[in-house]
Amino acid sequence: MDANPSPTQLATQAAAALAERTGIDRHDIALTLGSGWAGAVDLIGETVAEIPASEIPGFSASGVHGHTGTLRSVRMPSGRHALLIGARTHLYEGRGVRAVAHGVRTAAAAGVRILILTNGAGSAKSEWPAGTVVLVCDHLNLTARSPLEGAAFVDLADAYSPRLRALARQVDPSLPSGVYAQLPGPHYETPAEIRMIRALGGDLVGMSTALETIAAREAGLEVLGLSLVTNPAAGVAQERIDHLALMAESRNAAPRIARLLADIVARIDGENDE
Ligand code: 8IG
Repeated sequence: MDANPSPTQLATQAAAALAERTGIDRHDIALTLGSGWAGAVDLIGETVAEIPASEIPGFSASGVHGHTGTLRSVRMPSGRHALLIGARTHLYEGRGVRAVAHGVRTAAAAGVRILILTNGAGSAKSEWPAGTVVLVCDHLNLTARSPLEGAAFVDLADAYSPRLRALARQVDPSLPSGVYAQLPGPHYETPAEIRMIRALGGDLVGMSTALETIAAREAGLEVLGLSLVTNPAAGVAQERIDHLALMAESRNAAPRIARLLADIVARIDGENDE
């Protein structure tokens, strides 16, 4: 095995290990479940294998409370398989952009064509209180980083698939859509930064999804982004942002958004029969 593999080689090794450990040669849909979204797993299908991510090449155990740190293979009612990436690496963990993109690249190497990225986010819009689910329609990458290396001039117009957004809206026509601004974190924003982001056209703020989407588009995946608003962004409401309050908010929303996400996955997977 190459001691210094490229990101693609490492993802290929990870996908081979995943196939061996799960017994599933090919996955069709992958999901990364962010804050509040984990409850969807058992509604999507039957778990056929759950592997600690630290046992798959290129992954390390997640350091963030509320993130599970496993890779799960779930058999959907169609018989096709979803890969649940419960091992998101954030840029603020300091492991670099390769680690951030590794889960996405592993999914692509495992055969996945459709990637559903979920997250918890702050809302820059007072009309979207905590508990609101928003379809991501575009992003502002405010990290000043790219997960891509070399001359990878990837087109990011319609990075968040209009087709998948339309399918999600068939499940819930009331879903609003918004622009996700990714910041490096781990601190939250200042009120002045939120005013800046709003002026730039951002509606949601978070620390994960834009870089993952860029890596996914390079790999040719179709992306659906779903944000759960867990807090008004800084300066949008009276209360201060508090990590424990955010976790409580996402727990409250959990059953409702789990059902929503599972229904969206079923709708998307159902397209493969038609
Ligand atoms: I949950 O208000 C969650 N993640 N940057 N700002 C940023 N990330 C977040 C926030 C927030 N809430």
